[in-house]
Amino acid sequence: MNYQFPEKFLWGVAASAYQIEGAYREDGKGESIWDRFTRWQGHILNNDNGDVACDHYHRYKEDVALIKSLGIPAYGFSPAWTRILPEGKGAVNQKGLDFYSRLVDELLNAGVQPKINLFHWDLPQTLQDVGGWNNRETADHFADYARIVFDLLADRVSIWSTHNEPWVSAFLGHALGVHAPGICDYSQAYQAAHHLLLSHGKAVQIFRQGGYKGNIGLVLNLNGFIPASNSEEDLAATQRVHDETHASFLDPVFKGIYPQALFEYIGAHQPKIQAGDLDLIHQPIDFLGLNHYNSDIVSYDLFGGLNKARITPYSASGWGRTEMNWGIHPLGLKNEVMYVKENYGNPALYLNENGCAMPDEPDANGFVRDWDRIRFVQAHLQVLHEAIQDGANVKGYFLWSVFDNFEWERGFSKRFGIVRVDFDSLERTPKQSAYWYRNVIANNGLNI
Ligand code: GCO
Repeated sequence: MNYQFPEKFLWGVAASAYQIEGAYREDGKGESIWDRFTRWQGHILNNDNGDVACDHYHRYKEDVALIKSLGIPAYGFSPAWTRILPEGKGAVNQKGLDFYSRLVDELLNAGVQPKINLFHWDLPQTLQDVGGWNNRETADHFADYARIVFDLLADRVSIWSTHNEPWVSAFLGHALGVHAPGICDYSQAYQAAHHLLLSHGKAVQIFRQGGYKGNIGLVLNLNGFIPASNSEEDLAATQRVHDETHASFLDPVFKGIYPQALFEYIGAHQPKIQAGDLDLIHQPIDFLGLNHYNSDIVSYDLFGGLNKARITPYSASGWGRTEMNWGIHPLGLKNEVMYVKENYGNPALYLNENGCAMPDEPDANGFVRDWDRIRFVQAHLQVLHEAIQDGANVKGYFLWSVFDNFEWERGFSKRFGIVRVDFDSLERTPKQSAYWYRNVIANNGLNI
């Protein structure tokens, strides 16, 4: 069967600053919360850190040439706030600006369309020192940073997003504490989420008022959640998890409200909201970026944290788990796309991240025959195609990730790339999946 994608469908790959750039103290870059967090013994598997990562800061020309050689039309990346504003606010670091300007020119000269996400979790440490996302002023500093990047690059970049996965910034960073800044406090998580959304609204406002050309949106991680049973307890626990991850972000952005039932449930953990905040958050956006990796089963568990929920990976029959120990459930992706279509007015969508970490055994030449990754991506593209047939307004697909890179608390142990990186020599070797993806792109679809 032929799965032909719409004309002008945008195919791409994605990465983020801290995960690939390295050069963590070079050319005036300031310290981010990830630079700090990775210094604390025991936070990161094997005590890995992003000091060097893929050394993309020095190898960006080679990397852009590689993306071009794989026939990939678009590349999504995030700038490091601390390269541009080492203290998070105030003095601008010209060398940081120059780097991103050179990177964008290099991409454009290679015929690769840049797509920029402004924040991928690496908050300047100086802002964290005064409360980070719990301090309302951080939203203003983010807006100033956004304006600087728009001024620098909006003449050449036309697809923008403000935040990548604010749920992760807020909850993994402030409730579960497994990500920087490593705080375990649900009140702070909800307050951080509100300020992240507020900063999104402020940045969109600046984009509109500045008359910059192009589109702007927000990227959310929408995983599937399946109740373990039809018992009232399991259904209610699933609803809470779903509301925390979905409605807490989708509702304010698309409807200007927070989910009432969840907010009643969390009671004293509710964030402080000022008059006018929700209007600012609820501004038209040009697209929603949707990241999707996996689905989970949810059951009621008295000891399951604030949501009283236990979460276990779900795999569809015939599928195992990825190296992240995540279940594989391709249909989950279609469910999420259709959920947004049905409940939020069928917005334009980019499938902004999808992919998997797999065991990836290289042969003697360093070549990885990652048929398992190919099978994963192929299945997800099949169901994405179905969603488009069913009327979802999907504009493009970005595979996570172009390179093996620093996978946050799991360090370099999990490989998501379609290009292998040898973290000793830093040599890049495209995997089988890179050539497979090149073919998908060349055909604008799959023939299975
Ligand atoms: C994400 C992240 C990536 C991760 C990827 C795999 O947005 O979740 O953007 O940074 O590396 O999701 O876990």
